[in-house]
Amino acid sequence: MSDLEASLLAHLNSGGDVPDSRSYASSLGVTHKELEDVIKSLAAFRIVESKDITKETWVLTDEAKGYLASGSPEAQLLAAIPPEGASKDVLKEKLGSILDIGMKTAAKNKWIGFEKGNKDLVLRKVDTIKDELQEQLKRLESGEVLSDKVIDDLKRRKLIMKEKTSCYALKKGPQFVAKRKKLATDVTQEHLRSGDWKDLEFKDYNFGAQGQPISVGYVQPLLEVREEIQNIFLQMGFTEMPTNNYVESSFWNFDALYQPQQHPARDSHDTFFLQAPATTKQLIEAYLEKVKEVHQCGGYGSKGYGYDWKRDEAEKNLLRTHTTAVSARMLYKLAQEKPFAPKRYYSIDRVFRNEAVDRTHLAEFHQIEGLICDYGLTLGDLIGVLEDFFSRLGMSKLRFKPAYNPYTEPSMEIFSYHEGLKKWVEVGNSGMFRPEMLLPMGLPEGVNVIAWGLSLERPTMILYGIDNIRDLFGPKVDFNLIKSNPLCRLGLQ
Ligand code: FB9
Repeated sequence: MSDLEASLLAHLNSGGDVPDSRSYASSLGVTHKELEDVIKSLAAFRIVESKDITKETWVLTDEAKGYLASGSPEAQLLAAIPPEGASKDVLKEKLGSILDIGMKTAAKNKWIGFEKGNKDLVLRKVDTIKDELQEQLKRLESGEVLSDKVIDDLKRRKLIMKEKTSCYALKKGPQFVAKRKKLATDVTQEHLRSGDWKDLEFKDYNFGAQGQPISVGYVQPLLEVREEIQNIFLQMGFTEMPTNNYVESSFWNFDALYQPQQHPARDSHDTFFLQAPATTKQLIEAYLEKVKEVHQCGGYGSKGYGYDWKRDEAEKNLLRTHTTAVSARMLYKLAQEKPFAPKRYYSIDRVFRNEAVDRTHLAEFHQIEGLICDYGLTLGDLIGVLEDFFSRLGMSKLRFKPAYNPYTEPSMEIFSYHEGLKKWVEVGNSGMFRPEMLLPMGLPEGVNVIAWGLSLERPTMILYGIDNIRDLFGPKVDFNLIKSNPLCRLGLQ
């Protein structure tokens, strides 16, 4: 039992009480923190009862602490004036910024004066003075209550400020004892050998005690949200597309999607082209001819783009700019399977765009894509499946804005009203794949494909409250944020 505990218990045992633990601590010459630890432990065993008190007390400003230490400005001024007086410059030299206030108060107190005709020479008019101010600051510092007039004066001179201090009022608790028996927490060999185990008192087990925080690994937020979104797709009957090829040919990334070869996205400002292997030799001849055909002169009711389509442009290898390239591969494969069977596919994987890095954009992000391929699908079906998908993400209020993609017509940007952010957020893009894309693949007439896409980073940033995408990756990921951020169950805005 610490001496501090002993003296507190003795004080209470002798009928004393502790109305204010702060002044009790300073009366014992210990810090309030030390006393607080003892109070907490005694209160835990209800040996003492402590009531939290928040008091507003006047505390000295730093300026006042200076005066407490070395005297009030007026007192310091007087101390600096030799019997023969001193010039203001000399005094300024000695007292610096407090000269003026010192002069003003000293003059007011008639402690100083000036020689006739020489306003610069400051003369003492008294030998000794009582430094009222320093006295008042001392008394205040020792916790004494000063008169309102003095308090107002100190307040006016900005020497004191109100400070909320919390302390405790203590009195005997229901389990009060004058001397606390050290409760044993274990039976040790020593106890057994010494036999004093017989009259040992054991500490109750605190079954409510928190276990040691176990440092475990955490799922990267992106992968956490990826899993959530994957579950939504699986629940909606979608199958994952194989996306294990970051390197793609321009053919599947652009041409197969009916994206013309002179489209701005196809130049290196937007796309990472490969130096080695710079080109692919694995394109499917028959299909390639059909794609060339539809680009050059259309067909299937389309007039095409009417430009001279170049094979070597389509053979250029790149880092895929969207997982829609994978959708094209899967739809082509599906078209080869006779008879046609409707399909629901999704993909969630990295795509690469040569974009300026900023708070929400990196040169790569994870694209989420969903598509449904079936006879007679309409824009209404697309809107319906988007309502269903985003409602499972907790986004019920959607709005659609007409948009343009080279590979879908009609196309729509998707907006959702975000209750937390109190604004409409763009949550994705969507559309119906063009016949110029689908029919050259060999998909039957009447089969339509509705599709949509969004990023994984944006929802993860919003759900984890991360405002800079760079904090999502690499060494700057703040583990505390992940630890402390309960898995934000999608759907629970
Ligand atoms: O993710 C996006 N926004 C978003 C998504 C979810 C979300 O959830 C919150 C919890 C509430 C919040 C925001 N966007 C798409 C919208 C914008 O962020 C946009 O500025 C940035 N977009 C990326 C592309 O940037 C160049 C996000 C990315 C994107 C855009 C379009 C597609 C995929 C990803 C697509 C597509 C598509 C269209 C038709 C057919 C097939 C695929």
